[in-house]
Amino acid sequence: MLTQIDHVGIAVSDLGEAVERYRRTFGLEPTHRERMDDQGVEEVLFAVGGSFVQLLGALGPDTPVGRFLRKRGPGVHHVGYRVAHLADVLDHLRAEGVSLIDEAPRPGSRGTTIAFVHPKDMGGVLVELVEAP
Ligand code: MC0
Repeated sequence: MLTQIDHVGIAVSDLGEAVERYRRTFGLEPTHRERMDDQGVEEVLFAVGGSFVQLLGALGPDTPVGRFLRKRGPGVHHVGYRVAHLADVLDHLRAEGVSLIDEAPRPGSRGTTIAFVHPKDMGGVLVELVEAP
């Protein structure tokens, strides 16, 4: 069902500074940058093997990442798992009684299709399911 870790999303308070830190510390170069107004985030991706580290800056205080930063401070925000057939996985989770944030797949970055699963049923971890374009 889950084919690999797609990305680890990390909330940062200063995206430019965080990108420089990853660049200097790990010798990584950003592979993708995208602003997602509907999610209230700007992301920068670094490829690590077949997965990504996703740095997330908030576009404002009243956004998911903005609220997370205010309440918890910078840190791991969610884990993204790649799946082959997102709609089928959502049907399965529904049948298992797992609380979904997204009842249906929606557009993510890089042309992906995504859905979020509520952290309350996932041990306090926000989970994102990602189907490749
Ligand atoms: C909030 N909570 C979290 C959390 N954010 N728990 C674990 N991980 C997180 N990231 C907890 C709070 O501590 C609180 O728990 C409860 O959820 C409600 O928090 P809230 O302050 O009311 O926060 P809201 O209103 O932001 O709602 C939380 C929720 C929301 C997870 C439902 O953030 C959401 O819908 N997230 C999905 C969309 C998203 O995160 N987009 C940004 C990444 P207590 O116990 O105090 O009730 S977009 C992205 O990544 C795209 C670009 C992509 O990859 O393609």
